[in-house]
Amino acid sequence: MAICDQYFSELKKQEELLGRKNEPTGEYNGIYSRYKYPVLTREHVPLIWRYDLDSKTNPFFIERLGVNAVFNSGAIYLNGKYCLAARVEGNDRKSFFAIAESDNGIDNFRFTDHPVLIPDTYSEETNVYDMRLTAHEDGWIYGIFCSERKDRDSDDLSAAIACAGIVRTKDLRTWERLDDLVTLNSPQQRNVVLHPEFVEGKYAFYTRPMDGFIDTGKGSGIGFGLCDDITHAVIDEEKMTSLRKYHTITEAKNGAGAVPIKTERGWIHIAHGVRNTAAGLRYVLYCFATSLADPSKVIAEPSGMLLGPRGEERSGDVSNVVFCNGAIVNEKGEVFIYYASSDTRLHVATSTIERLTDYVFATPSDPGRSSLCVKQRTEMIDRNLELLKEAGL
Ligand code: M1P
Repeated sequence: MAICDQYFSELKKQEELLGRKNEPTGEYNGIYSRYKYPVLTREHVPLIWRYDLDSKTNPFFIERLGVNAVFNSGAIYLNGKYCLAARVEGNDRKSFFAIAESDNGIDNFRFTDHPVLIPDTYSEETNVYDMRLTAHEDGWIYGIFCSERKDRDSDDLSAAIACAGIVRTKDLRTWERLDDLVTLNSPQQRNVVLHPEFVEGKYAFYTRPMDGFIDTGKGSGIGFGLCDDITHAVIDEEKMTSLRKYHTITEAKNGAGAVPIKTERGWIHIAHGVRNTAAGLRYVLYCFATSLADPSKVIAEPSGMLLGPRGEERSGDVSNVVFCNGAIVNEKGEVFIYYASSDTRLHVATSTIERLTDYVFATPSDPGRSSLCVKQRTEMIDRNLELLKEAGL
């Protein structure tokens, strides 16, 4: 048995990519730094996951099981490593999860030996994606993801049903599957996030009630619900937290993203907001904070977007999209926001707890109308002019 020669030259190219140092772009906004290179792309996927190496069965070294994209990733800081649970989409359009690890969170991410094997307990499940990793105070790491299946009650071939699947692990290697989340008042769910602490002694979820697979319909924003038993999770009542609003970045829909980050002033959420344009839906990231005493209650929501697609991020399989389902805070209070662009590749932006807290709590909220927005801006300009005058500038 011989290994195809081409394997070694492709491996060399891949090693150069995996070993490449990342660096900030230099673009400034005081909130976060963007980085020059994506942290994960389809090119990062191990060759042995894509190619049959045997020169007898694969004489042309053809990519037999190609990968189309690597994007929306859950994230967790575990044993000093920055770990991502990436959405890997095969050429066959089916997604699966794979763990990639790095020592510094900004480059040299490498996939661990095999894709994640989720127990196959729902035979109707066609696709899985967008895992959020929550280190819960009960000691488990939970992965909440979207589980998609065909809508058998519809004649439309693309009609699907989305719900939240739940797995748990201690080591990101072996996974136990629990029952899918049931939300008694919402027919479909996507973008469900498990809160890391018990609330009123119960497991708490951020939800996104939807009437259909794409349209949220009556769903007015990000919901919040409690359940007693995580192994058979049922939410009978969903309160609303961050709401969709007319003529804002969340007008068409929104959804929880990273697991909320605990700060002295409240839980910081990095979510996504979607609006409609002549060119289709545009997805951006935004922040809001909820109360430590009541994590369903929004106590701050800075105006507009935190991060939108820029430059090359704007184009891909689903263009004009940035999406985040994972962020990491390390022991130094540095924050690593993992966001994907255009459903194609994964990037990182770095900040700190201090900066993000200041951004969330001291940035004014959206006053809702152009005339009030320009007034808000003019007041800041006038204060600045006064300051510059005082400084003799
Ligand atoms: O294509 C953009 C995103 O669309 C979905 O998000 P939402 O449910 O808010 O519309 C998700 O399927 C996500 O994976 C995808 O990035």
